[in-house]
Amino acid sequence: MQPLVLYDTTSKLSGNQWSPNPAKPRFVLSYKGLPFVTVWVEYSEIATVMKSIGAKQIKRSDGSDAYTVPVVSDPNTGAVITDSLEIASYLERTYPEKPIFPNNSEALIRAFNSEYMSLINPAIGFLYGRTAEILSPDSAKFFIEVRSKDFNLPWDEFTSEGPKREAQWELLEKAYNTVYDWYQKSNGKWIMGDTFSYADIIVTCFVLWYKRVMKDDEWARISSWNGGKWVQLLTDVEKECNLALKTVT
Ligand SMILES: N[C@@H](CCC(=O)N[C@@H](CS)C(=O)NCC(=O)O)C(=O)O
Repeated sequence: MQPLVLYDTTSKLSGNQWSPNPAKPRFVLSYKGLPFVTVWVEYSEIATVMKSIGAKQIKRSDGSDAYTVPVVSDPNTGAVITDSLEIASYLERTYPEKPIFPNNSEALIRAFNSEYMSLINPAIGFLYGRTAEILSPDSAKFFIEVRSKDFNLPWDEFTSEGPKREAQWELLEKAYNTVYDWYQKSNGKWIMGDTFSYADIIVTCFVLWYKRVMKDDEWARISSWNGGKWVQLLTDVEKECNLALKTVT
């Protein structure tokens, strides 16, 4: 079998990775034990590189088209797939061993994904601010333009400290209290009890993003929430997928 190719976006951090959406297929590929290599692309180069490999575009919130990562290209089938959820779906259909949508749960996990994103989306503006700090100058410039346009907000809304920042922290904590309540209804460590699934990967990849871009005191704050649930989940998912950060190449 030839290795699949995962297109991810790079940073100044050691180990490169930071971005939550490309982290999802990395966890899936590793969980399923599929061979893969990562191509690290500067944020400012995503459109050029994705266009050159014939990737599809997705719609931005304003309806315009955009080239994004993750993209997975599979030389075994010729498929080139854009969008983390579509990649998960493709990998499950094509390589069904070690299911990530167990018990026919893809439809429910798609609904879970929407609900999780609508909980955290209003709370993560300052994480975009932190992200710009770990990108190269060209990528940071592009990232700032794209995100300001996407949210129709001036960039200082993403970076200013003070009461607005605290309000976002409160929203974020509230969001994770809700997700914690969901986990409390499960009788195992995963959202589906003892059965690991893509839903746990979705939750974890955002936690991983926070860990990668936040200042130490900010990460300590998240680590203290819900009895340390989010650090534990990250550790558990990395172990389940044989993918601790140190192994990322
Ligand atoms: N729904 C998409 C979102 C992908 C996405 O927004 N990717 C960002 C990096 S995390 C990107 O490539 N942005 C490029 C741009 O906005 O120009 C997915 O889950 O794959």
